[in-house]
Parts: sequence; C-alpha cells; structure tokens
Amino acid sequence: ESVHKECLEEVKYEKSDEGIAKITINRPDKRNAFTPRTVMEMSWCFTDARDDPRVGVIILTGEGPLAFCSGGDQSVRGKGGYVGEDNIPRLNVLDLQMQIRRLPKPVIAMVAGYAVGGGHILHMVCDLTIAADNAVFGQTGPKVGSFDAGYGSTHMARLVGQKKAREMWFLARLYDAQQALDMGLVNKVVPLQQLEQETLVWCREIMRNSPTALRLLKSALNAAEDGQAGIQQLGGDATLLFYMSEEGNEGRTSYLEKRPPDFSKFPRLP
Ligand code: 2NE
Repeated sequence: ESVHKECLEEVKYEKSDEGIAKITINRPDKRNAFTPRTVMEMSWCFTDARDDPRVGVIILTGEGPLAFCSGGDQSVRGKGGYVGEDNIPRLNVLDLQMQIRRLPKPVIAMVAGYAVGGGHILHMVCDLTIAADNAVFGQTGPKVGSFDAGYGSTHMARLVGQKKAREMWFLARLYDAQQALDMGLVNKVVPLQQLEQETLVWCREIMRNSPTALRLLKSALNAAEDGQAGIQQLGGDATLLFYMSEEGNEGRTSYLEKRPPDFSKFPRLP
C-alpha cells in the first residue's frame, strides 16, 4: 500500500498560510481507531509537514468531538498485528511514534473525547497536548490483550511518574481532562468549543519563535530519554548548524578548490 495526497482516505491534511499543518484522523464512526492504512496516511502527512519549509508547527487531532483516537482498530487486528489490504500484519504505529519524536518541529495533540489505547500513546509522544473538557485518557491494552512496552510505557513514566504509570497500565482505568492535567499528561484544558481556537493561539506563539531554537530544544529534551537515537538526532542538528557556518563551508570550499583549508580566522572560543 502506498500513499499520495490525492488518495488520503482515513486522514485529512490541511496546511494554513500561517505555517500550521493539521492532520486529522478521520474515522469518527470508529472513534478514530487506526488501521495500518490510517497510520501510513498519517506518516505521509508528517513527512510532508517535515519537508515543507513553510510549516513550523503541526496539529494532530481526531475528527469530531467524541474521540481523538481509540487506538488500533480491533476489527482488523490479526495474529501478528493489524492487517491491511496487503494482508501483512503490522504495528506500524510504533514507527509513527518515532517519526513524531524525531520530527524537528513541534507537534501538538489537540484532544477532544477519547484518547485511549494506542491513541493515548499518540498524544503522549506529541510535544504538547491541549485537551477539551470532555477529553478522556487512558490505556486499555491489558483489557484487550495488548500493551506498548516502548514509549507507551517508558515515556509515560517520565510524564506521570512510575507509580502513576503502573496504575494507568495495570488497572486500565480512564481519567478525565482535569485528572490528566493534574498528572502532567496535558498542558491545558479548555471548554470543547474553545479547543481549536486555544490550540491555534499556542501554534501562533510557537510560530513567532526561532525555528532553530525550537528544533534544538526538541532534540535536547528527547536526547536523554532516547539514548543513542537521541544523540543521533541532536548530533544531526549540530551538523546542520555547522554546515550553515562559514567555518564549515571553508572545509568544503577548500576541498573543491584543491587547496589546503584555512581555518585560522575562526576563533577557538572558551
Ligand atoms: C473508545 C471507547 C471508550 C468509546 O466508547 P463509546 O461508548 O463512546 O463508543 P462505542 O460504542 O464503544 O464505539 C463506537 C464504535 O466504534 C467502535 C466500536 O466498536 C463501535 O462500533 P459499532 O458498535 O458502532 O459498530 N470502536 C471504538 N474503538 C474501537 C477500536 N479501537 N477498534 C475497533 N472499533 C472501535 C470504546 O469504544 C473503547 O473502549 N474502544 C476500544 C479501545 C481499545 O481497546 N483500543 C485498542 C487498545 S490496544 C492499542 O491501541 C495498541 C497498543 O496497545 C499497542 C500497539 C498498537 C495499538
């Protein structure tokens, strides 16, 4: 299965002149549960938003007021994962989680209604979460014979602490928006009618700030938790900055001009 913009079926994708991209899971009849195709379509959108230099911030949301996302679509769950038209069982939402973490632009989850199961993990791996007052959060995995032992467990523990993370996973309870705010799972709770407006306020504030500072901050905040992969991301950002400098370009230019590089004018700062 491959994805192109003109054939998005389970996701809506919009970009505004202000540089805000919006990705909407569009399966409201299933509380926005995801199939392998939904995930592939989301991944395509995130790649486009990453590559488009006009985009500075990305909103991830679900269609309608009832759900952000209810996790993997249990009706297409096969023996080795979720099964699409190609009959291959996948857990490609795990790749999507990593894509959101690695994406060098802020991603904001805009949550109305249920964010449960794999849907709850998607909001957790976003950089920020704005919730409507009707939002409901929680993991359901142990009830339906599933779990996420990656970011779904480890990042959750960083967000809410070890005891609370074990409570969320072992008991599989649901929590309202205020409880989620108190736990540090979300950044702000607003009345449902104000959700989009409030999210746009946050996006516009972010858009006014330095894209490079935001990029480095995101990779720095990820780095300790993501181990070698986090260093890879932060290291790549350092290389990007160096390639943009006169000192970095002296190395390339001297090579192309077949002369020794002259780094003498570049200070060795303390
Ligand atoms: C989300 C929740 C709590 C909503 O309840 P309610 O009462 O508002 O709606 P209802 O009637 O349950 O759902 C409406 C329709 O959506 C379907 C339902 O089956 C129902 O269909 P119809 O009866 O109208 O035909 N639907 C909702 N969620 C679905 C889902 N995930 N898969 C397939 N169909 C779904 C309530 O619906 C609920 O508890 N849903 C299940 C949540 C869940 O257990 N998700 C999977 C967790 S595991 C996971 O996501 C995962 C992971 O742990 C690790 C890796 C990857 C994925």
